[in-house]
Amino acid sequence: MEEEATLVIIKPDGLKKSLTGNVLSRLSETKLKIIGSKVIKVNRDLAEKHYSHLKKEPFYPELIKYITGALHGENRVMALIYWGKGAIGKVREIAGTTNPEEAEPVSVRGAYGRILTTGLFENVIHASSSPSEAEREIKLWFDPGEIVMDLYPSRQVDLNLKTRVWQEK
Ligand code: DAT
Ligand code: MG
Repeated sequence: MEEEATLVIIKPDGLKKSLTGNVLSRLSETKLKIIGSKVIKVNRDLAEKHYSHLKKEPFYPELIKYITGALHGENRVMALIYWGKGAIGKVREIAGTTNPEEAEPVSVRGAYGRILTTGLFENVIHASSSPSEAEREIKLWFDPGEIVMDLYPSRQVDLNLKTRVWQEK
């Protein structure tokens, strides 16, 4: 099995329902390494880029509302990168299949997911489904400096841009 990286996102329902601990405990069964993690607000631009391949689906508008937190009054998500042998498959196995009704009852989606009356699958976590998808998604959600290993080639640039620093007392 190849060593590989995969992106996990604990979606707004996961944070709203205080399920982060449960999800991380389940994922620790894989013995994979966490090499990046953060809690962030998902803006529309990131949501649309992340789900660009689903743009034509009837559930797409609801999906964007879901991941940006508009359905839960909760715009935080937790993004994590797991690394190790067969990481993509191991994480998908614990996540369960896309439809929470069909997912293994002991999987994260089977145990904690539900189908909304609009038909959208509210399934608690995202997990990359192939190495190329993982690379695209990790590059979208993380900067090179936020990951504790050199996953993909990066380059140094001199940026003259405004950034936020702590204010002195
Ligand atoms: P996965 O998240 O298992 O990789 P996906 O990438 O095909 O599945 O879809 C992304 C998300 O969109 C999924 O987690 C939940 C929602 N979704 C997918 N198919 C759906 C459907 N047929 N009805 C409602 N929501 C769906
Ligand atoms: Mg997918």
